[in-house]
Amino acid sequence: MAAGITGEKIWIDGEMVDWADANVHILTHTLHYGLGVFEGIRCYRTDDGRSAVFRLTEHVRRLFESAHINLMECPFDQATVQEAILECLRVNRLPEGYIRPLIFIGDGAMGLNPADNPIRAAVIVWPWGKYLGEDGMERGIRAKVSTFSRHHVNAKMTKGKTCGDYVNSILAKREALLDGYDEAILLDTQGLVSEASGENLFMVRGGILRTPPLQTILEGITRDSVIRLAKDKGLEVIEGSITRDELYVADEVFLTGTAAEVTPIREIDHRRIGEGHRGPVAQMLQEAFFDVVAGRNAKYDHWLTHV
Ligand code: PPE
Repeated sequence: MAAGITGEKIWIDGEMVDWADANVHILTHTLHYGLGVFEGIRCYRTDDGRSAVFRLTEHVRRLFESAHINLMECPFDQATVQEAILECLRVNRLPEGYIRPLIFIGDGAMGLNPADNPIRAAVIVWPWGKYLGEDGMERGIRAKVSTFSRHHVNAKMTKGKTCGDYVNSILAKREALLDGYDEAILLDTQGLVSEASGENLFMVRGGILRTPPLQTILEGITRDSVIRLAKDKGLEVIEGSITRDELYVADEVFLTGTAAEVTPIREIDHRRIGEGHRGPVAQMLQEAFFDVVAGRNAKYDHWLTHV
């Protein structure tokens, strides 16, 4: 077990079990071949002293869409998984943290056809601070364009958050860290900017917010939230192709994701981005995002499910 990640209970196949007993057999199909799907969701303390899950319905819907794309039929419905998530937060007494639902294929047959192996489901919750560091949120992080390409759209089903697809992300992330950077930016097989290892990407130039189109990226829920918040602030948002050198000359570049929230980038491939620190648009959108999750923006109250 990774150091630091522990709790009391885990929901698995419809039951709440002790943390230490949430184990699987070594023949678990997903463990061998990577066909499983997952989500990453955050729960935040709200200003009224309660706590709320951010965009729960949308995350659970995407989990089931990921399963559908991969021909996996989850034996539980979306309402049950949503309730399991809320129950995990309650029994683990976690007012703020990260939520990891996982649908995977259990043991039985081996080989690429999972045949009648059971489709299993689990929900785990744990405390998780700033994904790319407190410091990164304020100063911005350093990123490198990866030597690894994002999978071709006909290799990676980008609308699915599929376990095995993350090998590509892990290779890119570890390369970036070993080379002394904080994060990797992946280009698609045409050489256009797609996304970071576990985040979507935005750039600002001439006051316009730009982000790659959905084809080769995960349809991020934070990305969608930030686009809406930017439009509310009167910013023009363009979803369209971005080249590597457009990033170098951007006024700002930042990443969005459930784990990373809104994280500015201050340097890419040894080129300073903008002023070399968090820019005004990133800061404004960070503030807008943290207002929403804390329940300070009534317009988006419907994005919060109180625990
Ligand atoms: N792209 C990828 C490849 C990705 O994994 C994520 C989430 C996003 C974009 C942003 O999507 P959204 O969370 O809906 O805004 N990455 C998850 C995994 C992080 C991890 O290290 O594990 C996350 O942020 O929860």
